[in-house]
Amino acid sequence: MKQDLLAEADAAQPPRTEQLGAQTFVLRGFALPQVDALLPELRAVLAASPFRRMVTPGGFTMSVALSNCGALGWTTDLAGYRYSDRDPHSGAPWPMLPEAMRTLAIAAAAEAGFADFDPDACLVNRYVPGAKMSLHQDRNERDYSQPVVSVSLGLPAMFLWGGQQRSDRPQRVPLLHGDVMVWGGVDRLRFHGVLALKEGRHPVMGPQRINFTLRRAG
Ligand code: MD3
Ligand code: FE
Repeated sequence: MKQDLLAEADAAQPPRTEQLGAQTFVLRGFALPQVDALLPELRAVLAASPFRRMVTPGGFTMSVALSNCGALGWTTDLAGYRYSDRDPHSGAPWPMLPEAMRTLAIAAAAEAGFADFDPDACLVNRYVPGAKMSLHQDRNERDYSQPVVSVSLGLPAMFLWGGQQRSDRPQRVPLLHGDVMVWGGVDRLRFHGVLALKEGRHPVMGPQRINFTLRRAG
């Protein structure tokens, strides 16, 4: 009887780990047990370095608002994309990378086969309905041998997982509250993006999606 119930519970769950590419994994719900620890950490980071919309080198204001924590933070302005050890808004160092965020990312990287992940940067993105991220590559980090780990919270988003060329037709991958993506190695420089967020209200996060991405930048 117990075995039957377990088998039923297993059958009701979709596969926990989806492998998109040779070195790209979606760990479904991997962050869910940690959400209660992550939210106060995020709140503290955002109190020190609030979300702000930045300008691209091309002169466009991003629809996604961002902040950072850790030794290095990703920024953009008319002069270009770069990592900086200061919040350009305050001139102060970015808030420290909190413990639960760091531990979760290291555990997810290990789960996906990347031992010894040592992140020094965490970019926090906020999407409200209509916000999107156009197809791009992440290439401002120094060491492409370290993986990148991203955690999705709040409203669902449609992630675009592209190829090595901008012209490669991307695969659509839904990302839900608690999902964690890990990628690196041969998939490190793939083009990727996020379709415009749909209207909605998430029971825990409200009318937004927050994605934070941990990297080794320096
Ligand atoms: C790269 N963020 O901040 S998660 C970014 O949801 C960014 O906010 C998106 O792209 C977001 O630079 C996507 C990051 C992600 C996920 C899977 C990838 C980047 C990836 C797979 C291959 C290459
Ligand atoms: Fe990216």
